[in-house]
Amino acid sequence: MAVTSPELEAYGWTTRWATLFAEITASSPDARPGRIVRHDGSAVLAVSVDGALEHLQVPPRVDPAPVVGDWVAIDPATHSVIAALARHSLLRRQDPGTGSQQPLVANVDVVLVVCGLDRPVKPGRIERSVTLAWDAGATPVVVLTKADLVADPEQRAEAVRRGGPGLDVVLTSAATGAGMDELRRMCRDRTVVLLGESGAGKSTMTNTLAGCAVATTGVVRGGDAKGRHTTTARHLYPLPSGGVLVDTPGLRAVGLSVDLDAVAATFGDVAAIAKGCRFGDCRHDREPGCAVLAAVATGELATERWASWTTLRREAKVAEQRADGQQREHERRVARPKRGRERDH
Ligand SMILES: Nc1nc2c(ncn2[C@@H]2O[C@H](COP(=O)(O)OP(=O)(O)OP(=O)(O)O)[C@@H](O)[C@H]2O)c(=O)[nH]1
Ligand SMILES: [Mg+2]
Ligand SMILES: [Zn+2]
Repeated sequence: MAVTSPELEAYGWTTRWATLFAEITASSPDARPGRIVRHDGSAVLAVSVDGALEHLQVPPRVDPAPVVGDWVAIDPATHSVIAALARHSLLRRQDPGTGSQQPLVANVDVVLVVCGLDRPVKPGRIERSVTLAWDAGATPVVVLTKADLVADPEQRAEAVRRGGPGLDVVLTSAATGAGMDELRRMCRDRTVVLLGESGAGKSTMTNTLAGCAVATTGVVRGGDAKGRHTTTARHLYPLPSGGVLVDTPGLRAVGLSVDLDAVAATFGDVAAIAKGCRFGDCRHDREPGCAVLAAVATGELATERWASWTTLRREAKVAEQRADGQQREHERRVARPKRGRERDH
């Protein structure tokens, strides 16, 4: 029989997860479902079927290793993870140290790209974060915080909308409560992740939406409004108004290892112009009949937007080549022991 529990439903449990979980109970009848809310060193913190939080061990054989947002099957006897249920989306970025892909949060529906109006809004950063969201299989929404601190918040929001045609932009203030009902509506029945610089106001927003101080917040430096990296781990919280919110540490750099489709989704305006290029394989640098270059020349397409489109496409191509290389290497490794076994016979 499918598992139901109001405590798990508050964390996003649906029939989809009940069906996937039932496949595991066929071989592990004692297994219980849970959702990962935080990583704690080698253990993970998960909410289980009765709503209680418990620390779980993750045996190395569990592949993929669960991340925040994953639904898992738990062995109650050993307090360990048996397996993660198949994800429907995965937010990941490129690890700045190793260049490899780092999974951040699983089963994400919406990514809120959080920018504080107490500092200059950086279009390049927004474009990168929006591309990460599309790559994850989630919908991006830009949230401008601290509207109470500037004289012209509406104009600032309009400038962001103009800079990224098609972008959803919400103006908020934790101080006045502006925009919070819109965010509550957005979060209902969804898993929503906050992404943004340190000091942008992610944890403050989490506390406002949670209705109490669940996350620690920090002050920003006077002068350049830089944050202090107060939040150090991703943490998933259920909201009283419905849905769950994942607060995250401020990312210093938004490294991309996405595919070209995610870039095209972010730059829908440029992709539409590029359809008018004379050659289907136009590289948009000096080809005759290039509609993109023509749009830049007439001012229809802003030079900055064209430049970031070019940069992100280049990064996506490099990432695709690297992924292809890793896939080939993986296949070689998998193939090798098999040949060894054949020789044993
Ligand atoms: N005036 C005003 N201040 C805000 C608002 N939102 C956040 N702040 C302040 O901004 C500072 C940083 O907020 P945090 O919520 O800690 O920022 P964060 O994004 O979680 O930062 P990290 O955890 O370091 O990534 C705090 O001093 C907050 O009080 C707002 O809407 N208005
Ligand atoms: Mg924080
Ligand atoms: Zn072109």
